[in-house]
Amino acid sequence: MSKAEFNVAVVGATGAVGNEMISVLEGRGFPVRDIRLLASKNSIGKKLSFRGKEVPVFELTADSFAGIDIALFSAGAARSLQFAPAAVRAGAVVVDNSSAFRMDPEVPLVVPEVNRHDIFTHKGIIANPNCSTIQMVVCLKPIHDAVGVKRVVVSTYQSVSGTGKRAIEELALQTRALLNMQEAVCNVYPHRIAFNCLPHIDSFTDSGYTKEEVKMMNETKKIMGDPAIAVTATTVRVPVFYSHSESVNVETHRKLSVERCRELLAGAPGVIVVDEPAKSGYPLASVAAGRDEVFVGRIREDRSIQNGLDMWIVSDNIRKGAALNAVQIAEIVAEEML
Ligand code: L14
Repeated sequence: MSKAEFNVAVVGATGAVGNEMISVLEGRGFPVRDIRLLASKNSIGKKLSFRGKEVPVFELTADSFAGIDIALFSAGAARSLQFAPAAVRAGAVVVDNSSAFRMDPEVPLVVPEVNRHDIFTHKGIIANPNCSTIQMVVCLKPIHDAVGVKRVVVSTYQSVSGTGKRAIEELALQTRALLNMQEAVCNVYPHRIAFNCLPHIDSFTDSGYTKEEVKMMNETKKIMGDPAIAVTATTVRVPVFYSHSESVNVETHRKLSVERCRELLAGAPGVIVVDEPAKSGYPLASVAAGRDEVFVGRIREDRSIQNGLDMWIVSDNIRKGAALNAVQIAEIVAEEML
């Protein structure tokens, strides 16, 4: 039977990414027949709006997926591990935004602009990469195709929205408290995030890297399909609400001029080059917030090595870094189902 419309479940519908998934589905005109909004017990009774209608939120259980064609998960790795298999058993294709399955060799890890075709190897689950990885590989891909990427050194400046709604509130409350000569209360992060930078995202591993850093290092190789690319990362939380910024140093196998690099990136899907330093033109978190594209600028030659470039990459972590990328994958899955 060919279907023109799909029953879509959003798992973690009340979260920052879940909310955005609903609005991206609506905004892009995804062919939704019915939308099923799922979340934890605490959210039962809430209603969220989709195409101008109020839709109730139901409790996520193993029985939530009867009749669902596509399930978008963004409720954390534990929920994905527990419930994604049930969704697959019920016949749904899962697009999972958590870290649960990303490095599973059976599960494709996809950024459509980079490795769209990996989607078609799925066995029910497709993983959505980490937000910081997504925006970086969208820019690395055209460079890799042209001259081969040998090594990447990245430092991130990540917004609090990646952690979720409680972290957004924490930055706002701490900022207000401090400006009113009151004490900042820390619940979400181990230290004050207002007027501060924390070199700590996700938990620490024995290697000294954080899990967020390890994700960037491993996921980049998998998405680019090249385990030989060397990557080292330092991931830092900064007091910004939306959009991650990244300083990215790229060493290439063959020489790539700054001019040619700009051309390649300007022609890359989903990328906007903003690189007019004389006019103070460079990518900004404040401009990228709410946008779909990945912004890149400050493109310059790394004078410390033979073949190296430095650049500054910014994108909305909740959109391209999460909800939009997941819906783009769902669009390709839906086309395949027709
Ligand atoms: O998707 O910003 O693996 O705290 C987990 C940590 C997303 C960002 C993931 C954060 C990340 C999140």
